[in-house]
Amino acid sequence: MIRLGTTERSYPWGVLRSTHASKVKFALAEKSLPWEVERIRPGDLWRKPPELLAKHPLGKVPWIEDEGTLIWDSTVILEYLEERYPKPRLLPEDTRARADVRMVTRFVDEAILGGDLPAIWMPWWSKEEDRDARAMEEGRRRLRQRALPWLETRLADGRDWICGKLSMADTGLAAMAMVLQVDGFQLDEFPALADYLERIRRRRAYLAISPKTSLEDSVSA
Ligand SMILES: N[C@@H](CCC(=O)N[C@@H](CS)C(=O)NCC(=O)O)C(=O)O
Repeated sequence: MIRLGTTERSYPWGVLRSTHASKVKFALAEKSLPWEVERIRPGDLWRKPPELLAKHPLGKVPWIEDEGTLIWDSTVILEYLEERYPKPRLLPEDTRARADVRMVTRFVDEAILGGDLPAIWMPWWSKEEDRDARAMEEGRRRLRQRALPWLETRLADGRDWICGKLSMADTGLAAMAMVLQVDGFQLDEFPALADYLERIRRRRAYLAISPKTSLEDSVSA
């Protein structure tokens, strides 16, 4: 069974999970692949103990172990899963369509998961009185300014998924759907995106990363 190294913790306001690992979990669930979780304490992502560095040389999550093979980095993991477990496909066959999925996946990583989202998401792992409300608001402003208009434009033609068919590119946006759910983020200016995020939240795979799913219930497909 695939072992997934991730960080997740239960709080009164929901179960919080690593965004990059949620991207992988969503893909595992879409592919109906069973997994088990190795939980890394949130503080260890900053302390970087040797046992974490042994799994990921940058001391990050996610990583997976599949029959003795260790793979780290969420997008590399998705590419690996696609090659090893191709059905159902999360990468189209057509070369241009594949490039589109890879570009959007890259955009989501750079502009959202590793860009504007952490300023909103990290504070949720602390008590309310310890959160920097101004920094969170600035993260929301930047997200509204750059990534969300771009996504809204792509979705405005009525497509169900960000690259047409459900693909790898939707998995990072499933992680964003999780964060914005906890944050209670207002999407009034982005109606197509709001519908799209609800579509993601209605998928069975979303149960694996939903803030409403307990740690015990989110372990496998
Ligand atoms: N490019 C990496 C980024 C992974 C990443 O930044 N993960 C966060 C948790 S969501 C982390 O481990 N942060 C600790 C750090 O940046 O040192 C990937 O896609 O897996």
